[in-house]
Amino acid sequence: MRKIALVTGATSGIGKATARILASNGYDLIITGRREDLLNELTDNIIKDTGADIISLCFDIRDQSQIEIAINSLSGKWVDIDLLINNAGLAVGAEPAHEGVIDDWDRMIDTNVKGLLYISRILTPRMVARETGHIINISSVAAHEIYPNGAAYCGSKHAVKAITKAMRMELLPFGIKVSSISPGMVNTEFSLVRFKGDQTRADNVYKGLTPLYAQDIAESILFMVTRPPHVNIEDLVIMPTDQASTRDFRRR
Ligand code: NDP
Ligand code: 8X3
Repeated sequence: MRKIALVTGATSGIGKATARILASNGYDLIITGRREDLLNELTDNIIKDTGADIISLCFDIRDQSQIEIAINSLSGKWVDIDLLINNAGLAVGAEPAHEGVIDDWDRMIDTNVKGLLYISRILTPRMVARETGHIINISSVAAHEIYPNGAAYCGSKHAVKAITKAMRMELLPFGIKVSSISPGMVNTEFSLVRFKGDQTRADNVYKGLTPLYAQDIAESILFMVTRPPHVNIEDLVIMPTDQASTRDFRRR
């Protein structure tokens, strides 16, 4: 029987690649994001390519009431989610904290931290009731390291690390796996969003090196979800070969 996965932030990058790989490997999917046109396009393409059953829910993960309406609209088999990929997230801006833009901080903390909590809060009780499930939080190397001009983003991903650990302890009695994956630089829309649409600045992030690609993270997620029931990968730190820390790169 096919399992059900819900992937947040599936309109782009890591979430989109993860949705595709899960659909090709036995999962029916609920995909989410704010850009409805992209959700519809991905739904059509995945159905065509894999034959998986897939539905999309369009909501802003920062808005708890939108989440409630969307999730409460689910019925039938879609109610029992086996795998939750908490992927929706972003970095915005790159200023030192003393020059930080309040709206940027709100967007990062509301999405990366509160959004992840909101969606987990509404979905985990049924996992608890069924005593089964797997939650994978897309964290970052920024949960393990700190770099200048990244106070709010690193803070938000350090929060994801703490939330992941707490959830693992809380859900232990119910046999629910809680994992995270902590990538270094992945070439997605991430830098374009961070630099507010400045394509040149975004391109410069990846200039002269080979970054990770969304597919690399999706394949790692597939590895995590295909371990046997007694194995839980707590956290997977995955870097480009050309990156040794958030501040050390090999550019040619
Ligand atoms: P992308 O910008 O390509 O994708 C981000 C996804 O998150 C989009 O699908 C976007 O959908 C969704 N999203 C953002 N804000 C919201 C919101 N308010 N409500 C609902 N969905 C939202 O970036 P990545 O794929 O790179 O990022 C995915 C995750 O990976 C993030 O958590 C990021 O922090 C993490 N990460 C990324 C790294 C990188 O270098 N790229 C490295 C380490 C971690 P939409 O705009 O349609 O709402
Ligand atoms: C994204 C990686 O180094 O830009 O989470 O923080 S980094």
